[in-house]
Amino acid sequence: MQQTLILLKPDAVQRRLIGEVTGRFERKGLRLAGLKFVQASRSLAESHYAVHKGKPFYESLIQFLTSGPTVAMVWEGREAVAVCRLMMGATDGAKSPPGTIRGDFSLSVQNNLIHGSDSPENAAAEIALWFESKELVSHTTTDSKWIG
Ligand code: DAT
Ligand code: MG
Repeated sequence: MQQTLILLKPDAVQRRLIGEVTGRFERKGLRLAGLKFVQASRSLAESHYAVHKGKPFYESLIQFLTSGPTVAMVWEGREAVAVCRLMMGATDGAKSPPGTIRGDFSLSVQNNLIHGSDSPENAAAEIALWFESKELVSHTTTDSKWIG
């Protein structure tokens, strides 16, 4: 079963959107495998966004991700990486269609509420960065035969 890392970034927490966004993933049929509330350190934020080091927005992005607590989650299910990216919408909230998380709740490029891994390989690396393996819980839900 594919897993992906989802972060509800500090703007989502400050704007009290944790329940709204988490509920969408639940209702989609994805299964929660890990969940925690984290004040990201600078070093965690730098590792997470290492691919963007050197870009003009990098410093501001690190400041943003460390500006308050983040909800870190692992969701699993069929095609979880691509499904979550579709549900998130485009990076720029202003260009993201209604019905997506960013399209419904964000007008910004940087303050776009949510991070989701962009490939299964990056998901594995990002999950290992944010979670210890003992923090992940393997289980089945009683409705699994209806979800597929
Ligand atoms: P995504 O979060 O959609 O995967 P990304 O990986 O390209 O987008 O960039 C990571 C984050 O960096 C993104 O969520 C917001 C910020 N960002 C990207 N491009 C930016 C830009 N041109 N100006 C300001 N922030 C930007
Ligand atoms: Mg990205």
